[in-house]
Amino acid sequence: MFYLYDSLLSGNCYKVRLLLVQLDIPFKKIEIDIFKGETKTPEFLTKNPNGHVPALETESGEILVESNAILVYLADDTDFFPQDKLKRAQILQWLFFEQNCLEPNLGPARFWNFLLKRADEYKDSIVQKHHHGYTALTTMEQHLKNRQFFVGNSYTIADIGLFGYTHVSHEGGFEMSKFPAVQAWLERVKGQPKHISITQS
Ligand SMILES: N[C@@H](CCC(=O)N[C@@H](CS)C(=O)NCC(=O)O)C(=O)O
Repeated sequence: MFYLYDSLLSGNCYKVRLLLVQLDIPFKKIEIDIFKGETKTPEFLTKNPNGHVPALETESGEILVESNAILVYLADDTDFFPQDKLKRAQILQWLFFEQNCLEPNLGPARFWNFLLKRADEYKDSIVQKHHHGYTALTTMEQHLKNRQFFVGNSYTIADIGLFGYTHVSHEGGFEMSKFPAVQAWLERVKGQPKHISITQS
């Protein structure tokens, strides 16, 4: 049995939950309250010394952290992470892009605006995050103009990784009507078998 140290509000945790469900892998959720500082308790820091969720405890008791590394681990030997060498590198390319260019902009904007409800206080930071976030979304829009999915025209963990924060971008105040190809892709991802929403566990 896998154990997932999880937070229902987190896009990074949601990516992992979504893949576990789509792969039919049984797991138990351990909800960690990030607002109560539960990622920083001595007990949790033995799981992830970096103090973040998600963390996945494997059947043999090993701990894996970093959402996209967990996606790669779980998806290996499945169609979500195909064997083809170039496709695997392209999937990793988009997962690195997600952590480097997308999540650091969409994530905090959503956190301040939607989760903390303190948009006024963080106004200047949100403007900056929007600027860089729109650049990332423009890159995705261009890529998706003549594609169904990010890599090889089939649904992979690249799509799951990018979906995590993009589908809740409006909660960070992003105006998505400028990105019709991204919006159409979001709907395709939502239409995949066994899709769950971020609020489902
Ligand atoms: N790069 C990490 C980011 C993890 C992360 O930032 N997790 C947030 C929730 S989305 C967290 O644990 N925040 C609570 C804290 O920093 O104490 C990943 O992809 O897993």
